Amino acid sequence: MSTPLFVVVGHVNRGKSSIVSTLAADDSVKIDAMPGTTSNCHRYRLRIGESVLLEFVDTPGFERPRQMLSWLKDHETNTAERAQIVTAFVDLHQQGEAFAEECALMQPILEGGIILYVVDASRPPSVKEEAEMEILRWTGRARMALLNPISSADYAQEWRAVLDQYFNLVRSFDAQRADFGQRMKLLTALREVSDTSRKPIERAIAALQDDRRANLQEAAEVLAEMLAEILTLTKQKRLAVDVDPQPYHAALSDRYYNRIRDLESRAQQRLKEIFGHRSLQVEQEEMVQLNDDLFNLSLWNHLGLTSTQLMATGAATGAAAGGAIDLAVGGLSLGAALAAGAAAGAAVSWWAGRQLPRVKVQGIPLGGQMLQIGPMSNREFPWVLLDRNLLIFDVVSHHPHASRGSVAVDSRGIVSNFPATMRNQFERVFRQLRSATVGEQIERAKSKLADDLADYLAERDLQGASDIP
Ligand SMILES: Nc1nc2c(ncn2[C@@H]2O[C@H](COP(=O)(O)OP(=O)(O)OP(=O)(O)O)[C@@H](O)[C@H]2O)c(=O)[nH]1
Ligand SMILES: [Mg+2]
Repeated sequence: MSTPLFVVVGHVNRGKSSIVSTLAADDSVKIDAMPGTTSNCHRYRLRIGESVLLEFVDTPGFERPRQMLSWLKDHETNTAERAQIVTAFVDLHQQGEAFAEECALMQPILEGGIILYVVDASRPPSVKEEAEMEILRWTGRARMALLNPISSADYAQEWRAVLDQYFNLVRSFDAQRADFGQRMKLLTALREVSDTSRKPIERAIAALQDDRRANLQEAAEVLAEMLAEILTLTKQKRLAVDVDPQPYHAALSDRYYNRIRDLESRAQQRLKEIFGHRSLQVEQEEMVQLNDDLFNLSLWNHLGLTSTQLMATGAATGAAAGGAIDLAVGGLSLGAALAAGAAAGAAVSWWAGRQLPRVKVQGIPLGGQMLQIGPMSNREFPWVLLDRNLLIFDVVSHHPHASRGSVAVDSRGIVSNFPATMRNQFERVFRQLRSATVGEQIERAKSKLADDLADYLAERDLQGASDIP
């Protein structure tokens, strides 16, 4: 079966490269507000592993469409031979300069490429574009038009009336916003455009869906691994019996907290890599201080469970005693207590000190003393950690490759919207991890966590796809 080839054509600066980038899931495609960014035709391949599923040719578009059309018309003999006339045009002009752009983009179309004609739905149709569409109709090849809204003005209605005359199919597609589900919808529509490509496009859709499932599973494993490793982390230092341990506290504590920060940022990097966004910057949004330090407690005000939820979850899973004491500060979460200001200050510093692990010193049997910090005893912490990383997951798993630079998260926390049964389910695993003493217990809790997360991520992904208009 041959690989379907899509040739993306359209006027300058209409979002052609954006469409190639998003559909081929490739952020190496050059995109810019400057007209004429793409100066040569270039081929991009959508691969999974070794197999190439789809190919896209990004083009600079037509340079002189009206002149080309008038040449075609001058040489027309009868309507049935229009495609041959186009071929004759390319044969005649491909060595010359006058129609270099036209020949370059016609070549892959004449080789059997499916035409994707991109228009900007926020500008009205122009005469030049009518010439382009007419030329594409002359080729007689399978062709679809995509309405890509670059700004807010809306000429979609006008465009549809025109495009319906020239194309087999017309669809809206916002390359800068499309998530995985929308890409799949577009590919599903593209099956209809050509009989010969139907089967390979279906094969590509199935392979992409398998790949998506595998990626979601891997993301769940990354999150579970990170949570398990962080929640069970301890740092120790052995000292002789006569050494004052106090000067060693800060360094040990720093090692512990820095290791947690490091484990979180590695997990985030892996999430980005799984979804092909190695260098995507995820920015903080006003409400969710996404990039705040994990132990900056104002972050905790926005993420994690509410104190009421935390207490209820504690009660339901048998951690009530500790939970009730933890939550003694006026029913506020730690972050909310901080935000309440100076009056709470004294209580809060006590609270904060009690909440996060600190270095403890113990005597050891053969003499000497052992400084230890961890494991993480704070019940609110895993929820904050999970929440922030689910937000990152949401961004990177849906982010289209055409959208560059940084991306802002515009959502509040996620875990406080979990149903109670799910909160209890996760809380139980967190508790198992907190109290695990041998590797086998940790492994068991971790794999339960990965399973629960995999179910959750798969369900969340489906919801994302069904939101698509
Ligand atoms: N808001 C919005 N902007 C878009 C969309 N598609 C493209 N743009 C912007 O429009 C500009 C041109 O996008 P490109 O994808 O480079 O367009 P092109 O047709 O390949 O441009 P040339 O190669 O210069 O012909 C860039 O600034 C994009 O960010 C879209 O769907 N929505
Ligand atoms: Mg371009």
